[in-house]
Amino acid sequence: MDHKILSKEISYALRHAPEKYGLSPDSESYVPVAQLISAIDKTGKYERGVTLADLEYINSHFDKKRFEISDGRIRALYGHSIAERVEKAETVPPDILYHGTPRRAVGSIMCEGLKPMKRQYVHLSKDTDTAVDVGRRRDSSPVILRIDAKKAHESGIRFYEGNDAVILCDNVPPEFIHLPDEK
Ligand code: HQG
Repeated sequence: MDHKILSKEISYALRHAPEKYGLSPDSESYVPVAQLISAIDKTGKYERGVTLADLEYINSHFDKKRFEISDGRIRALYGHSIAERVEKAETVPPDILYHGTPRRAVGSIMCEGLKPMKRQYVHLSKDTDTAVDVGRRRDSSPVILRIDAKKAHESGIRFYEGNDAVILCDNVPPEFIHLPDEK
């Protein structure tokens, strides 16, 4: 069993294309674990059947906690692009958050702010190491933007729980975004 491939496929199914797997997320964006397992097994890609233990393994042994498994249901913690808005619990953010992005996106971000783009929320990192990892997916030398989350929150912008390293947000206007060399 290649757990990395399985993790990517489950992320894809739960974040972006549940209907392709015959899944109908409930109002909290959970699907029954048994239904997910049966849908994944039907792809025929995993020689032995997928088990709950495989799902728990991906969630506890990989770089990040991507899913929430509770009472026989599973959902993605962040990253969704499905049309129906996934309601996340609001949170008070730490004073400063970070966002790692490719150099080519910085001009546009400093003009129009951070936007969710194809996802439902903007993804912010709680520490710079996480932001570097996120930015490196698209640029070997990403720019780590500093987000004045306290001021943004005080001005009425909402923040939501992601996982232990990620916080979600609606749009972040440029006034709360600082380049690494800015004071
Ligand atoms: C950029 C992964 C131009 C933004 C990661 C980013 C994360 C703008 C890209 C999670 C912009 C969107 C999410 C603007 C934002 N103009 N570019 N106004 N506003 N952008 O993938 O934050 O491994 O949707 O900077 O680790 O990169 O899959 O967001 O570069 O936690 O679990 O538009 O996905 O997690 O890209 O990554 P994404 P992200 P997993």
